Amino acid sequence: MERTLIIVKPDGVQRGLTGEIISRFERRGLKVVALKMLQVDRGLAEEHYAVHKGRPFYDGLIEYIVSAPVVVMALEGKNAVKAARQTIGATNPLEAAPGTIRGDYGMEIGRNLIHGSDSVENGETELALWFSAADYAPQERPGSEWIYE
Ligand code: DAT
Ligand code: MG
Repeated sequence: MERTLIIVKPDGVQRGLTGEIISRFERRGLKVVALKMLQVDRGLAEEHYAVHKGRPFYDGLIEYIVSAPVVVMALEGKNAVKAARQTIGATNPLEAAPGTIRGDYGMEIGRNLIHGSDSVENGETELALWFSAADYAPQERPGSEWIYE
């Protein structure tokens, strides 16, 4: 089983879309194994987005993510990284397919509602940044034989 980091960004939380967003992953078959709400401090924001430092949108990205609380979660499933990215949709909501989270709820790249890890390796690094081992609730979701072969 693979894990991925998902962040409902400040716009998603303030617009009351947290439950809707979590529901989409749950209904698909991805399992929430860690979950919390927090106000992100600048240090954590800068670490999370370190790969984008120096890009023209970097300062705005940091301001956005620290502007109001976020809801952050670890999702678990087979190919969780790829499945979650597909459910999230393209980075720019105007290019995201209808039926994806960004395609259904977003209008602009700078307010694209949600973050999802883009590779298994980055997922592991990001999860280690946002969660500690004690944050995970070990539990077997009944019925996973109806989601996976
Ligand atoms: P994603 O969030 O789809 O993984 P990314 O990692 O390339 O996209 O970029 C991180 C965030 O930075 C993205 O969700 C929104 C913002 N961003 C990326 N490219 C941008 C651009 N060209 N203009 C404004 N914001 C951008
Ligand atoms: Mg990314």
